[in-house]
This record gives sequence, structure tokens and C-alpha cells, in this order.
Amino acid sequence: MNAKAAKTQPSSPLDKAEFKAAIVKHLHCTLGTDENKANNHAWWKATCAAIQAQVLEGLRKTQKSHYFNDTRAVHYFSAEFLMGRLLSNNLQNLGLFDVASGALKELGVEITDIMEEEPDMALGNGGLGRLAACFIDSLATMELPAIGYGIHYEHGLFRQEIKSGAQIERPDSWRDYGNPWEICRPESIQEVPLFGYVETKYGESGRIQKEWHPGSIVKGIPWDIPVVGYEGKTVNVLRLWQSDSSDYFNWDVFNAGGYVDAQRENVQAETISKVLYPNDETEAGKELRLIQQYFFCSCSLKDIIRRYKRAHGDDWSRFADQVVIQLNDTHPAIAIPELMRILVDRAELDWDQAWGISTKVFAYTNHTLLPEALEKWPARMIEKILPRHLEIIYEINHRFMAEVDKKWPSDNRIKAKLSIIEEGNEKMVRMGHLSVIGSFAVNGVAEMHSRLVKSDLFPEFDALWPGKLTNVTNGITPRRWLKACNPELSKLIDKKIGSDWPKDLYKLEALEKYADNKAFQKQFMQVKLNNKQLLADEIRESLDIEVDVNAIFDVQIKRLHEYKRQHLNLLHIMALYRRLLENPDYDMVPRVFIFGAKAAPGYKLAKDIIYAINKVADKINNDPRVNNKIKVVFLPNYRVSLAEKMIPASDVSEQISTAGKEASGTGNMKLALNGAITVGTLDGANVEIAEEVGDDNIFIFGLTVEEVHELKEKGYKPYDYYYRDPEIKAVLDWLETDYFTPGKPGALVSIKQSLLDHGDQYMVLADFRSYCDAQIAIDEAYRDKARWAKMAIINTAKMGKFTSDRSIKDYVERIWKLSPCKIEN
Ligand code: CJB
Repeated sequence: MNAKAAKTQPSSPLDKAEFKAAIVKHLHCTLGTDENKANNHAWWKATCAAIQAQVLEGLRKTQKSHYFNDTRAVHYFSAEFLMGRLLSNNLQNLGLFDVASGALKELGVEITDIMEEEPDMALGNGGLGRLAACFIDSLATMELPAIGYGIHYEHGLFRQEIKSGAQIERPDSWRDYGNPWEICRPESIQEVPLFGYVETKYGESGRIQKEWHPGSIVKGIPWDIPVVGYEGKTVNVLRLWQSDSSDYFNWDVFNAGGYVDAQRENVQAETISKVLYPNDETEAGKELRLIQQYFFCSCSLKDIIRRYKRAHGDDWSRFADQVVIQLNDTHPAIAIPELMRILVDRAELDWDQAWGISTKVFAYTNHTLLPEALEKWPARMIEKILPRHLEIIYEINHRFMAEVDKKWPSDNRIKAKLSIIEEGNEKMVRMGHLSVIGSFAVNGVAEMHSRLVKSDLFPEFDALWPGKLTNVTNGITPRRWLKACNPELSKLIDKKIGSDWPKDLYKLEALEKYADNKAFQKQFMQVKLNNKQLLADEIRESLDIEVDVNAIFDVQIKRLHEYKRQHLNLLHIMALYRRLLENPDYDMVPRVFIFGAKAAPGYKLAKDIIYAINKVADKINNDPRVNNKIKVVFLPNYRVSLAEKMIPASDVSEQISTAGKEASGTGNMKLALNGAITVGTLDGANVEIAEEVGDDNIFIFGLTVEEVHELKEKGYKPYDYYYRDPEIKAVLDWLETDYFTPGKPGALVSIKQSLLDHGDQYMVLADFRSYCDAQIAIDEAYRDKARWAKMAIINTAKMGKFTSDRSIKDYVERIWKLSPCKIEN
């Protein structure tokens, strides 16, 4: 092939001139505009189209290689994928960022401006959804055959506006002007049955056969989003299902006299994938939510089986060798009875054979111990929507109870405790139990969390099947969470230790030897300062608040939840404010407290806490007596793209959940990787972060899990803290006045009530004093510039363990047993 021909190969990396030509071509031919007329949105779309051409070539080669090598693959089932923006990430992973930015510059366009045009793909609530996004990035980077399966929500997580301090939810319309990354695949549409009834038949051999006559059928349309691995070799897909009405008319139900039922039960097919449920860590129990779960699991399983059959026909004996399915929490647990239904009713395998396959295919990740997040569905609801699945669940449970009886003969208490069915006023199906019973591996997401899963949540399951319950500590992709979001720090690191750290994060340890080096400290902290300046500009633009970049930027970014204790942070801010009012010379390093958080729309107290933060912020920010020593900033509409701006600019990372409540946390890892120092409890992955960075480089405070348990046992009395600690009393009483809400006394009282009258479930008051002490230690540490710089460098240097590549390696070696597949040209 001559040089010219080689250049025209779309898969060879483009140079600047070619990139420029490609952008202009798409401006003309795809968007029908030109260089003079194009606005930033058009430039963004044309740039994406130019990249997508390369990406699709990689995708084609990947799929071909996977097919010809007949690879075993992992299928990551998740109701949420919080992808954020893809332009900068795809460019970084393809190694084309500088080329693209140079090409655009020559066309008179700033890449950073057009990046702002991209709406976030906010198809998730928080940590669980973002983890799925980091995992698929790692899977592609590590050249592992993998596919993400989820829901193509028309509206992702709501857009948050703040009006007079309160959260207002607005619909998110991420696809209103089209999404340049996704491809519709009508050739792979699936049909999903719902409702109806089950007919029992007797076959010739006397075999009982079940036939489900659905009351309605909906269509699942797949949209593929290419997932580009770092260095661009493997391009996997994220396949998201959109629902639509089916052309199918249900003669079965009609003929069986079920016409009226069929009409009544006909869900509006399009509504299934309309919206993401905005509840994080709470189980909503809504019929539509169960339908969403079944809808994407059923489409995905059929898609997997279609692909398997293409290679293996009706021979099921190799299915479990080729297919592993990871259940991201219990949201996709209904896939277990669905696979059983397909194997038993459709493929006509006998039960034991089917169960043997099924329990080699599924593995389940638990992400929380919070009781309100453990999914349970009324048996009646499952019976109505998925009548055959309820029968299968009963059968699984019946056989499981026999196994329990062998281990604990005639122990009805244990049976009731372990049963998939919770008896009571209303029979409930426990999806966690179904997941543990139907999977070959169950993992928690941090050492401490996995220990508690074994000891507190599923101790009997651990006794019954030793070794099944295990740990895989979470991780984050350093491509997005350092290389792409913090280009200045990345370049500094490249210069110092070389540029192979994004694929081998332990390489960052080489920075440790420069932690005391004055010149490097200066460079490292200069980058931080520059990032703080960028965030300060953003804060000015969005809120008209001036913040001093020499102040400590103290950041708490995560969903708003009582267990995450944003109100502990707030009470400390109020205490500082009070100290300043009492003593104008109160000595403290100026601090900017920055929050980002969405509250579930129905979670009243969480919304009250947002309101309180904003009201306290108004007062403090405008009180001249504070002398700019404290600023409080609540940045609205916290999302992935905002996190990418906040994290590089943070000095302090607030990870202050009640010990035992945060399964892992992943924001803690992102912030530490970017040189922020953690103030945190011994909870979730904070414990492992502390182990990595060492006690001198983290501020740990508060009760341990054991102490939390002891105090609960003993009888926790929040009023004791209120009466004993005058500062606690003063700030709580302050909430009752109209000081922060002029003319509206009592507007913030619900927070005080939750902490006193409602028992302070998350022990905010018990940890308050120790938190204040940790904050004083932070203040002292920051005054010593060299000490702080050293701590920050060590935090970055010691984050090797928390790359999602390491998490994926753990899954691969211990659970999935996958091998990488080289992509042939
Ligand atoms: N998590 O984001 C969610 N949603 C849930 O419904 C349950 C848990 C979070 O998952 C993250 C990823 O594993 C964890 O880091 C985090 O601690 C947990 O709250």
C-alpha cells in the first residue's frame, strides 16, 4: 500500500491537517452549514462526527476479532450508566486531544468552548452509575471483551435549579438536539412480554410445560454507544434499550377471553424508558420501575442468547463458558428468573440443568447496607406483571429451603430469615436474597463494606457457601479523573515520571520521592492554584460570588443524604461563623466551603439541608464582619462535567459519612488522586485510602463502626450532646430563629428536629466535636505550605490501588475468568 492510500485508511490516526479537513467536511456534509455560519454547537457536532468515524472503525475491528476468537465476555447489567461527556474522553483515549485542539484552533475555534456544548449523559444517580461508566472504560482499555447493558432513558437525572435557596427539578433533555455518539441498531430489536397469564400443559412424556400468554408486548430498540479504550485499540459497546410500542397484537389473550384485561394492562410502551428514577439508595417500589428492570434484562438476555446461538446453535453446554453476567446491585436481579424461564420453558432444559447453567452465569455486586435501599417487591405486583417469573422464584425458593433444611434441620427461624419470600401482611420478594442464591459470586465494594456484608447482612449465606461472598474494592478511571480533567497536573506528572501512568497507576508512586522537593512542591501547588482560579471564575460566573484562591477550597460533592452528613459540615460552618462573630480576631485560614449535591425530589429533609446551606451561605457571604474568612458556595446542578472542574481545584475532600454507612465512596478516590487531603471517618474506602497514604496524610475523625454499634446498643441520646456542648446547642438553636431566613422563623427547624427529636439516626452530634478538632488540625497543616504540598503530592502518588483497572483485574481473576483479546487489523 502506498503512503497516500495508508493515509486514507480511516483507522490510522489523523494528523492535524486531516482532522481539520474532516471537521470541515462534516460541517458541510453532515450538518449542512459552513465555517462562517457555524456556531459552537455545530463545531462540536462536526468534531464529534470526525472522531466517530475513527471510533466506528475501531468498533468494527473489535467486534470482528471477538467474533472470530469466540471470546468469553462479561455483560455488565446496570440500570444506570453515568457517562458524562464523551468528547474530551474519547480524544484523550485515542491520543488525539492535542491534534484536535490544534486543528480547531487553526479553524478559529477553542476546543474548551465547544466541549461546553456537550450535554452530560446523566443516565445515573451517583456512585453506582458512575462506577459502571468507569468499569466499561477500564474493560475496553484492558482489551477485555465486554458489553454494558442498560436503559436508554429519554430523560436522565433531573437538572437542578436553585430558586431562593431551594432545589427545583427540571427535566433533563440530553438528546434534544441529537447525540453524535450513539447508533441505533434496528436489526437487533427485541420484544418483551408483560402481564397476562400462565397456562400449564402436560407434554407427551408427562413433562409439565408452562406457557406464558402475555397481555402485552413491548419493543426494545438498542442504541449503541462506543466505549473507546485508552490508546484506542479495543472499542466495546454500551448497549442501551429504548422502549416502544410493538406492532404485535395479542391474539392469545384476546382469544382466551382476556380482551378487557389485555386493554387494562397495556402499559404505555414508550413510558418504560422515559425517565430515570431519581432516587439514590431508596427503593421506590413502583410498578414502572419493576417493568424498567425487566425490560432491559429481558432485551439484554435475548441479545446475548442471539449472539451465542450464532456461534453455538442450540448447544447450551458451552453457554456458561462464554457468558458471565455481572448484576450491578439488585436492580437487574429479575434476569435470574428470566434466564431460567428461557432455559426451562423455551429451550426445554430440565430444571437442574438450567439452574446449573444459570448459577454459573450470574455474579452480583452489593453496593449498600442501608435497609431502605434493599429492594423488595410485593409478590402480587410480580404476579401481575411477570406471572411466570413469580412461579419460578417460588420454585427457586422451594429448592433453596430444602438446602437450608439440610444445613439447619427444622430451624424455621433461619428459614424465615433466608427465604426469598418475606412473609407478613403483604408477601414480599427479597431481591438481595434472590441475587445471592442465583449467583456464583457476591461482592461488596470495599474491604470494610464486604466484611459487613458477611457479618451483618448475609451471615448465614456466608456460612452456607463459604467463599462465595468476597470483596472487590471500587476504583475510578484515571483517564477521565486525572488525565482529561486535570491536564496541567497530568503534564507535570508526565514530565517528572513519564507518561505511562494512565495505564499503570502504581507508577505514580515514583512521585513520592519528590514530595519534599521544594521545586516540585512549588510546581505542584502552582497547578492547584491555577485550577482554583478556573473554579473561582466558574463560581463568579454562575453565582456572582467572589472567592479568594488563597483560601482553602474545602469540597463536599455527592448526593445529598443524611448518612453522608452534609449537615455536619454545615453545623461546623455555622460554628466557625459564630466564633468569628464573637471574636473578630478568631485566627483561621480563610476557607471556601463548596458544595455540590442533588436531593431526591421526594426526600424532604435532604431538600431542607440544601435550602439551609444556601440560606447560611447568603448570610455569611454578605456579612462584612466575616471579613472574607469564610465563603460558602453551593454550585447548582452537580454532575459529572461539574465534578471534572471542581475536583482538580480542591484542597480538602469531605468524606464524613457515619461509619458503616458509605459502602465505598469513589469521589474520595478522585479528590485524593488530584491532590486533595481527605477529612473523613473510618468508613468505606476511606479506610483503604488511609492505609495507602498513611496517617500523616489524612485527617481521620469520628466514631468507628464498632463504636457506632456500641453507642446504638447502649442507647444513643443526642440531647446529651446538645446540653453538654454549648457550641452544639448554640448552632442548633440558631436554626430555629429567623437569623438566616429573615421573616421566616422556623424555616430551618426540621434539621434541628431530626438531630434531637427524631434521634439523630446518623450520629451527627456524636461526631461533631471530633470533626471540629479535625478541622482545626487541617487549618494548622495548611499554614505550613511545605507540609501541605508534601501531603498533597503523597496523596496523588499513593492512589495507584484505586484505578478501576485494578478493580477490573480483581473481577477478572477472581470472578469473571476472562482473557484479553488482541484486536486484529
Ligand atoms: N450506591 O450510588 C449508589 N446507589 C445505590 O443505590 C447504592 C449504592 C453507591 O455505590 C457506589 C459504588 O459502589 C459506592 O461507592 C457508594 O458508597 C454507594 O453509596
